[in-house]
Amino acid sequence: MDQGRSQDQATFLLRDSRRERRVDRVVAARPSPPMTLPVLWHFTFSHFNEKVRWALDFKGIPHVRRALYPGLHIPRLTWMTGQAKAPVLVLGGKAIADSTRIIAALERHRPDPSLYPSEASARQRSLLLEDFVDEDLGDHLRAYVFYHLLRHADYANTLITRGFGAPGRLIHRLFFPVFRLAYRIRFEINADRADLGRAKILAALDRIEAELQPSGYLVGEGFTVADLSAAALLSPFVLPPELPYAWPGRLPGAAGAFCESLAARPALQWVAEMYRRHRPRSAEVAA
Ligand SMILES: N[C@@H](CCC(=O)N[C@@H](CS)C(=O)NCC(=O)O)C(=O)O
Repeated sequence: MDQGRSQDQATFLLRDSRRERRVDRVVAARPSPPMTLPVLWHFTFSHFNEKVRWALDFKGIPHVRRALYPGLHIPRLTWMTGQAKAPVLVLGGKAIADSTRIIAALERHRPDPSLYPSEASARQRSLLLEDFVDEDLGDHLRAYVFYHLLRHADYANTLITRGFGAPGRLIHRLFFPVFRLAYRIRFEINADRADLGRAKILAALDRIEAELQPSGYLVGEGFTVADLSAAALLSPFVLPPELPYAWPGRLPGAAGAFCESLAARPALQWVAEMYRRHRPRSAEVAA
């Protein structure tokens, strides 16, 4: 299915089966945001989703947020974009998947303040660093963190169900063993991936420390998409107070001890500084 398919077209294609008519009714029963507002479909706890929230807030783009329920996100996002990963942003009637593509679209939609340097080689370098943290850090950090936090049911339940009503929280808590198995399978979470994740996190910290310029930024003299991406994807290791959805506290167990052992690393102190200087308040509009 085309990623750019509008919700109207998708709704039209779904019209024929009874089950799908029910889906239409559920969607129609929800209050819809004003047509012009972008809608972010997201997981509150996810660092890839934090990357896009930060870009929207940095640019001061009023938007609506819809928190996804784990599991139910698969049909919803697949219907919208042909793939099942969040974040997904509906902008100008088009559903866009992937944080990098979303930020590129936001740059076109609201060029000022820009996250892309105007000079070509600096822009290319910032996009390369964005790609590096997406590919070499994002999934690996998630595998490491989830490997440890899924062993702590209370922590995991509180984190994952933040923002849901009581029934959603209760279902996740009651069926946690089923959810845990699904996360382990879906995200390929196991001891080997956690070990690899730990090594990749250390390598990413080394690279960020090597890339940091005298200006205190990764590229040139100012804040770019490279800084935003690296800081957002490392945020679970810092838990800065500016995070819009607070985590239940220090990571549990061995992951928490690992974080503490890294607290003095310049790269993690830099993440806290990027949040302090550049993470504005949310531009979310109540739907
Ligand atoms: N490359 C994607 C990665 C997004 C991603 O991995 N999202 C995860 C949450 S951290 C997800 O939605 N996974 C759900 C699934 O695979 O079912 C991006 O930059 O947006």
